[in-house]
Amino acid sequence: MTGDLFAALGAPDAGRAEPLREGAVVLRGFALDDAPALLAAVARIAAASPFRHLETPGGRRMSVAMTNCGAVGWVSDRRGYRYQPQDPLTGQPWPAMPPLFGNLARRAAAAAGYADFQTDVCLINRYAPGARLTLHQDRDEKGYADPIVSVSLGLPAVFLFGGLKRTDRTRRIRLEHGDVTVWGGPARLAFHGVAPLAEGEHPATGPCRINLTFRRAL
Ligand code: MD3
Ligand code: FE
Repeated sequence: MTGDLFAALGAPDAGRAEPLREGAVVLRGFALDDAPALLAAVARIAAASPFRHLETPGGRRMSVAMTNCGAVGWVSDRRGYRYQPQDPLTGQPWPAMPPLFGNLARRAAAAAGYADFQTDVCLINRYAPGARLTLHQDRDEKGYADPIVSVSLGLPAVFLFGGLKRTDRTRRIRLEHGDVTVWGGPARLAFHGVAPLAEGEHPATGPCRINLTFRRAL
């Protein structure tokens, strides 16, 4: 929203852009205006490729429910983690990425200093109370030159981020409805996770949190 406007006015969007670490920034409320359209698109995507709890290679069921849109989607099963062009649940291609998604991801990346970000996959995570994501790196993409853009919708979450080693100390920040974070450069391979979601109700999503992550996988 404001990123392009402030850029057009020649002023930085400094009031709401908080640096997290080198290469990473949180843009508070950047997706607020788009939230209703984003959530409507998520409902359409989930009608075609439903949210599901994937199995880890180790045989555990993930507490976060996931789906995807775009040219490929991220999946996990006993054989490992990968991106693939078909939804294994339906045998069909993943739903197309809505133009709004690509536009928002490009505007957010630009506001964080990454020009011309092109995304080919959006991984959509749904958290019910108690769901969490343990500390991990995102390294199933072909390259790490492009940033990852994330959009938080619905219930707030405590997001954990560390350094390039699993044992580096972690910081925590609260991510709320409409917040966007961008992770590039030296932050691209930082360890990160999400603490168990607290109970609650959000006017936009009810009793859950939705997170969109825009990546370039291919
Ligand atoms: C930092 N999702 O889907 S988004 C994931 O809130 C994931 O659902 C979390 O981690 C969520 O893989 C966090 C913020 C995020 C996403 C990707 C990153 C932070 C990142 C990649 C590298 C470093
Ligand atoms: Fe991740």
